[in-house]
Amino acid sequence: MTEVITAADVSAVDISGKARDILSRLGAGDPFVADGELVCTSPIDGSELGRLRADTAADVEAVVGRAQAAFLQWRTVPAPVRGQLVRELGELLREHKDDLGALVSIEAGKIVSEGLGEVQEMIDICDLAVGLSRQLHGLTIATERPGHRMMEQWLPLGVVGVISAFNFPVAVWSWNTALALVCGDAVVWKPSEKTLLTAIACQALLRQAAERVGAPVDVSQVLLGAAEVGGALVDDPRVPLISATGSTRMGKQVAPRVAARLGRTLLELGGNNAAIVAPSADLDLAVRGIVFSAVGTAGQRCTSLRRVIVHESIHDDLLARLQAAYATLPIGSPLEPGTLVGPLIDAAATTAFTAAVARATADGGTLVAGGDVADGVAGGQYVRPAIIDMPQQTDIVKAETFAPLLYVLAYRDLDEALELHNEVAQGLSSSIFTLNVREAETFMSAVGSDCGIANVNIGPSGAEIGGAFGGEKETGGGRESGSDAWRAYMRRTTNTVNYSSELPLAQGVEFG
Ligand code: UN1
Repeated sequence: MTEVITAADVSAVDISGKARDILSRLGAGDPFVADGELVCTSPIDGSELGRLRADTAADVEAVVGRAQAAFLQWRTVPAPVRGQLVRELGELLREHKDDLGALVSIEAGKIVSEGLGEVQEMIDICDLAVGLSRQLHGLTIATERPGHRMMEQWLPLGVVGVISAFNFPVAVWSWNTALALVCGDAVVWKPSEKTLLTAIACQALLRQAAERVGAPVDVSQVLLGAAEVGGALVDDPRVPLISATGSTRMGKQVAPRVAARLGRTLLELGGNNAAIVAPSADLDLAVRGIVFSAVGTAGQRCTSLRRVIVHESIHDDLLARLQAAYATLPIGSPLEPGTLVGPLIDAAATTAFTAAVARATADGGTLVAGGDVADGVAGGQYVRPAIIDMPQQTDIVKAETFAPLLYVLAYRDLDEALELHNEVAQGLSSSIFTLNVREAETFMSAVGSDCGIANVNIGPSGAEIGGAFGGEKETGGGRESGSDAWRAYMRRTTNTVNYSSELPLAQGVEFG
């Protein structure tokens, strides 16, 4: 059995020592260097976990070169055989789930259950990718020419650059990597500077998987460093696809740089996800769904619920129930069993949270729960999740604040609710709580939610990996994870084969 920190002992626990033990059990050895430029910290108590050496732009050159060389070899391996590498990664993740989940908790501040859930999400995408490795199929298409056959094939693309955020430090890498690997690509990963240890751990596991199945270990690489390292990756013409997850601000920097070299991007950026609560809603269920989506991961999911749009007839009732639920939320160390709200990632997140609360109340909002700094573990950033009842949807409501901050807006009819719903720049996830089939279907229809994800009677967060994940508008338009998202990691060729002895031309053209 691996040792799991359940941390009744959290105040006494040597978090740094635990992280080191976990890294060693995951096969990452001791990656720390005393004079490293990169400082790894835990949001639980702000303590330093160790220092790492930063890669430079010159390292990017070499790393992409190694990945490119590995790709040239990997693309010749049959896809179902490539699937065995991902199957092995999934096995290692199962074996080390507790340890990797605990490391996610230590480095990203997630509660134990959510750290484990994130690793489960990795296992799930590995399973999906292994199946896909036998299903990367194209079409056979009817041709207008006799004695001809037309088909399309999906072929490996090249080196995929993955840029990921702190809040899902390992799952988002795995969504991209599991698919990219079965598609025959190599991956170069630039993780968030806030979650480097989990990246090192994933890389160590993948290396072990590659060694076990005899795959080229260089198909997966990690770059540690600041924005200039990511920038060098983004600008590298040997990287045909950049898959970037993070803020809309980051995406607006990345997209034009990749476009300038006519590369492809897969963007999964900010959300400002809402739940419409209709008069017929099952309010008990709605309250549970709302609280999980608004408060889970301390409001630091791109899918977190940030706006409730509730019918005026049940506004007061819902607000009272939410207030009651928020009053009992256990806030504290994410390692402590029973905690539901862990820390924010850093001091800047607390500043953004309190500034947004101040702005919203200045705009006429009424603070009905939380909104201030909470007791937690000394050195960490703990806040009390806020609910603000808003008279209208002002600019601060339309902005994504990455913290547990929920705005409540009242509506009179569904048209107004949908207008409020779609009035924001982001378009990731959405939901409606209703028992009325007309409302539910309208919400999911062309005139309903404009988001990439539209749910009924569940909140906007917590998607399974089987569906395509991503959103529209300023969320960036990309789709990751399930369904046919794999196609983004491949190139399509259309093949026309003439098996006749004639040379008929398309469109009836006569030539000589
Ligand atoms: C993210 O916040 O970047 O749907 C991803 C969810 C998770 C993934 C969130 N499965 O909430």
